[in-house]
Amino acid sequence: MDTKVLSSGVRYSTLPESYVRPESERPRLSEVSECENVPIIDLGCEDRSHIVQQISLACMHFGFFQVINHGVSKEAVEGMLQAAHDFFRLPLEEKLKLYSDDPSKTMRLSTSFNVNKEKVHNWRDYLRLHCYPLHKYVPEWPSNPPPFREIVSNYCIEVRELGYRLQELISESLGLEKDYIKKVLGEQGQHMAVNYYPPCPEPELTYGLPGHTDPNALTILLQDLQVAGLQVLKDGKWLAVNPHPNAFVINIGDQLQALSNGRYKSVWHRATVNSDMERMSVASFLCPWILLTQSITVSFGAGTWTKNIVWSYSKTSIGFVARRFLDSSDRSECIIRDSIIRLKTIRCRRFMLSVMWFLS
Ligand SMILES: O=C(O)CCC(=O)C(=O)O
Repeated sequence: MDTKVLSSGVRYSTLPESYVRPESERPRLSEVSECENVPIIDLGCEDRSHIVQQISLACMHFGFFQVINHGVSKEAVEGMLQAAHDFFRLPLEEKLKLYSDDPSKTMRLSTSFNVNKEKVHNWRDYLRLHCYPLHKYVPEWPSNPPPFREIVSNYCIEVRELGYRLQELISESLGLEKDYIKKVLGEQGQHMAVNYYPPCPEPELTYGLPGHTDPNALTILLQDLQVAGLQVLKDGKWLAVNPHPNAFVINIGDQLQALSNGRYKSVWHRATVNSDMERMSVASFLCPWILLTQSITVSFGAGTWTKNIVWSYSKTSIGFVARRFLDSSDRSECIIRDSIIRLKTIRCRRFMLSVMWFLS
């Protein structure tokens, strides 16, 4: 590969070796069927209890759903997609000014997932933005294409509103007060990944993004309408979630899984690529504010093991949630395999102390 990013205009006839997954990890695209019963929830419905019930079922059985009549304006959505396309169509030299492979950078154009740490790369470029508070982060965003900052800021404001509205509905669906989640998660951070997946010469051998759950609270995903690529894991099978006009895909993230005491599922999902067409997606992540990074030392018999973890506090059902973010200070970007190690249960009806330890 001659360039740092895939969006260089070069069209590859074979997949570079560093992107080839071992046989056992490949996507087996021929075995993937369409997810036919994707929950599509109409937020414009006047019967609120019906919406709440649908959300409850979707979160329990799927960990994701789509929303229509969501209140984010057509103008904001179309503007965002256009700005994303225009950004990735900039000349390579212009884009490379923003390139970084340092995951701690709050704004960067990068590629794959974490190029310096991963063994096999992913067929994706992405623009990573922090979006809240806007006045703090917008000045570091791309100034080219010229309308980018204004269009993306407007989109972020509308999407944040939608996120809060959904959290209210999710609170109610858990039998909690409407503003419960919002209160517990504090003033939430907001991040964005603008994903660009170029046509891939051998899509059977690699991923745009391999299977992962989102470590944040809630993800609001805008999919390219023309090109499919999102797949979710349901009952052990990967299913394709084809784009639905005017819809957002909403993913439950790890924090809501923890907050609901496992009642709602943080959905495993992945992005596959295709040989004919480029694909874009825009993922907006709402992230709990109250997280505390710590280093802890665990003793195993004669040995000790020191790890960095992040504690987050949730009063609903789980006292503390600890997680280790893998090789990254950017918690929305961690591809993880998770296992929950319950360390201690406090003798109190609704509170317990759990440690979620995510192993690479
Ligand atoms: O491109 C997609 O459909 C999925 C994107 C995604 O999962 C992510 O950005 O974390």
